[in-house]
Amino acid sequence: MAAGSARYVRYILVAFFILAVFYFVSNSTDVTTPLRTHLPGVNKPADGGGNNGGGSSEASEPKPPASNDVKAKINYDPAQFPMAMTPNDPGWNDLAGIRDGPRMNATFVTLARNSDVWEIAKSIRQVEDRFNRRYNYDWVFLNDKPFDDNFKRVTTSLVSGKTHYGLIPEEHWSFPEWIDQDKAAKVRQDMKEAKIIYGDSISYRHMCRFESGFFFRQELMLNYEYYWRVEPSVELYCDVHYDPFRVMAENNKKYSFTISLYEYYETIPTLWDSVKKFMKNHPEHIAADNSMGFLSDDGGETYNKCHFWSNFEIGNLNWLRSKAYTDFFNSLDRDGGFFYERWGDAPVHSIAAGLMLPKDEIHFFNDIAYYHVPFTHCPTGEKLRTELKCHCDPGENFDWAGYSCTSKYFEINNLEKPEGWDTEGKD
Ligand SMILES: Nc1nc2c(ncn2[C@@H]2O[C@H](COP(=O)(O)OP(=O)(O)OP(=O)(O)O)[C@@H](O)[C@H]2O)c(=O)[nH]1
Ligand SMILES: [Mg+2]
Repeated sequence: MAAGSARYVRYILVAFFILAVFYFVSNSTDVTTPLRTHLPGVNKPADGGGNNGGGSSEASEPKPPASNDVKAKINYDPAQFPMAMTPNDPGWNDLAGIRDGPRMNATFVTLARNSDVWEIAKSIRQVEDRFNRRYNYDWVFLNDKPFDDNFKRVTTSLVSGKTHYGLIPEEHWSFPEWIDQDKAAKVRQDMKEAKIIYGDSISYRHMCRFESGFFFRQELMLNYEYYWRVEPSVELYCDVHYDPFRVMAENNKKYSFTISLYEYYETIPTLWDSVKKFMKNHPEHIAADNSMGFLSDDGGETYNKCHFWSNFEIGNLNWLRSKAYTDFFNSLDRDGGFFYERWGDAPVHSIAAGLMLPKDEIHFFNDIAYYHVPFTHCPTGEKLRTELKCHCDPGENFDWAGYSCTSKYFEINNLEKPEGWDTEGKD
């Protein structure tokens, strides 16, 4: 009898142990399968493909992870699924059909108005033709107004992955209560008179603040670990032979760009003062091997206005949701420059990446040829462009022009500029 009950106790303990292991495994983050788990305090989004009504009932703030937790966990052996990174690698020209191999927990993301439908249709078509038709990643669309049926129909018909449509909660697209409305209105009037582009626009400011601090916390975005931002009217000029999300995950990259340039000073006169205040208050968030040399030419005293152009970005959402980034955004937001000036999300993201990420976590995607009015990134090197079947004019390449900061990026990372950088497009 005693031996019998001891056996039962053992059975119960073994069962408990198996259940505990199962629970642990099923709750761990896995970059190869969509998370479909949810942070505390956030409602589960509608799932499934096609036209999700995508209402968004955000947003008790989820607890941000510490930034040193933000390391991609790869649970496959990359060597078992080799990616053709150069034309010499097997499978380079295998551009038909759906690629086998792992997928990252990633999505395209677009902020758009209903009226942007035909311009975003053009962008989607190029992204699909050049890349996603072989990978079928999802696409999240976000809007401060409900998407109409036409927008959903057109975009869903073009995207090879699942589409999701989210309505931005008002608190992510409005003035915070600490903003002095009279002061903000006066700034808009002054900027209008000074003819500063979008200087008198309220919606542009909401857009910049939203892209700086909220897109990655939208309910639909909580399902994913990596994003690729796509705007209306952009172009992709070359085939993308490999999976950029895998490049990000396997190399522990957090942020990436194709074009960099100097910011329009009148839109950010006090941004660097706010950044310096943040650095003083939060030295714990500043990376030891950071890219200060990209942002400042005098060791951090002043901002040289260099930034990565954020209308193209592939990045890690958990980094943006980290305590470091959240503290950074909250500190800037409190200072009010999104409304008292016209801070753009590009310098905000770039300064965050430049100061809080180690240099080697930022990546330049030379292979991804890109255009957003008025600048082009067309890869240097005729051989490379032919291999990537590019249709851009190398004479339009902005990388090495005086107003680009990409040379500076190469310098601080000790990268050698590609052959032809000083001659191509010059004749
Ligand atoms: N839903 C919504 N999206 C917006 C609004 N304003 C801008 N956007 C989107 O936000 C992104 C950036 O806006 P853009 O107007 O392209 O800003 P920009 O790239 O600085 O300027 P452009 O040179 O005009 O392209 C785009 O994806 C727009 O579709 C808005 O009021 N509502
Ligand atoms: Mg744009």
